[in-house]
Amino acid sequence: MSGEQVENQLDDKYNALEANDIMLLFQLTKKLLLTSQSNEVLEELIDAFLLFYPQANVQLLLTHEDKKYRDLPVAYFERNTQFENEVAFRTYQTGIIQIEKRSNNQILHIPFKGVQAMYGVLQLSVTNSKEITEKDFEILQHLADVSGNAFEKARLQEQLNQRINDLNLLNDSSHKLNSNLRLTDTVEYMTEQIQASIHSEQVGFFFFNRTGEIEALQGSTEYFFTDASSLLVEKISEKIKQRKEAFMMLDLMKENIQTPYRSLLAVPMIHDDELKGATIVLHTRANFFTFDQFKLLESLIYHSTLAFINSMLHEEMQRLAITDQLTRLYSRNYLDEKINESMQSDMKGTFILFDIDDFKQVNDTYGHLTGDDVIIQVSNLILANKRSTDIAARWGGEELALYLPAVDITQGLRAAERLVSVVKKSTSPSVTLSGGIAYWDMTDSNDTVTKLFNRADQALYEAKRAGKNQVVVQPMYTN
Ligand code: GH3
Ligand code: MG
Ligand code: MG
Repeated sequence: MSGEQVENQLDDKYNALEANDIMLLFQLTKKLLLTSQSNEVLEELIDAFLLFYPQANVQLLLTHEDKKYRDLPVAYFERNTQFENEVAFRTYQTGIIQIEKRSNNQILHIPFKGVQAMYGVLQLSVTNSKEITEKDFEILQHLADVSGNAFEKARLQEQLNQRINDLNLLNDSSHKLNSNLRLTDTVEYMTEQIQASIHSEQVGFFFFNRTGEIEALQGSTEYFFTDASSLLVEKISEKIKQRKEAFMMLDLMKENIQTPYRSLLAVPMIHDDELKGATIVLHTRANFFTFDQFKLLESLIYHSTLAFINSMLHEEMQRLAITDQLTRLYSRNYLDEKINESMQSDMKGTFILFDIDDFKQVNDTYGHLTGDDVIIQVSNLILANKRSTDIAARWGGEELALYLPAVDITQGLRAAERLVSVVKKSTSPSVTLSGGIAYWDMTDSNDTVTKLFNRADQALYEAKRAGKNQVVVQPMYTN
């Protein structure tokens, strides 16, 4: 093509434009196409329009909302009814520039589109006195076309980057979860990942216990351990059970659910067609989560469910190994271990060994089942009256033990006496307890768990001999 031909073609296309305009359009085009962020494209586009029409008012009416455009003169189709924006809608549907005459201004509606889709409508408000010429149409059309394409390119790039980030996240978490973490670590890790990737304020991981109730797992964020969350969690749990698939709620206020949070995502954990658990994610702003974030969360949970189930099973097995089946108290092994630990890290401790008095008679009179039930009653009384740091264990048969870490003999004795009196009052059929108490402190560095047990055993023997229904303290230096 010769130089002259090119000139003629340009003449044809831009016959109404002057050389100056063409130069300017050329520069703006270059700039727009080099811009890689979609919000910057919009910024450039608005500047470009204002360069040609400094008196005008520019607004963009977009189809998809994005936080990136918060600081720009951007509105969204969804927010405006079709009625209010009739001309804009016609522009959107036809793809042709429309002029809307109003009483004191006129609005030019210019389609904003790329190759793949229409993204919205550009609205340019100018005074009625401004005459819209052929030249104006050409400038507007050109700017809209170029920026539409630049916008599309930037959007695609942004979406691609987001996908890459999401896939990296899925990949990283799969690796991490396959490395056999403890359940709490798994929950903590996933909570962090979710907070970082979808910017949620609260993340809760739950499992459905044997009776079908929902329970929060350690490692979830704090809100889920407060009473304030229980009603919300209860309602969502019901919904999860009904639907058995992920869902999002845009505004909890409209659902009449009492909570400071308004946006919610919920994803069930399903394994072997059975609902095992769920994840609930919250944010205080309504309409906060995007559909893409919802889908990302769904994939994350889908890929991590098996790891969760394995961790939960593992934990359950460990719990069974350290728990006595009848009483739900700890097993003796576990108690041994904990007292050993306490003797390493605390300054002192008290150990109480209880034995139910005349238990053979209970069995003989009421039968073994009632006997079992009495052991359970006494265990529950010990659990209800102990501190959270104390460790209650089934020593064997109708013998139960309580270890009080970092507690001295004076306090320990008081605790033992209180239990003896509570058990007598609160069991049915009523039984009494005898207790042997032993303690240790830093003054004897040769003391051991076995010696401590022996002292308690001796004291228990003394308590029986002295007439039962009482506690006896064994002094430290007796073995
Ligand atoms: P003492 O006051 O001297 O402790 O008298 P006791 O009758 O309690 O005698 P002892 O401690 O020697 O016997 C405990 C009895 O408790 C023996 C056993 O049959 C019964 N027992 C042990 N474990 C269980 C249990 O799990 N369930 C029931 N029902 N009985 C048990
Ligand atoms: Mg006994
Ligand atoms: Mg007994």
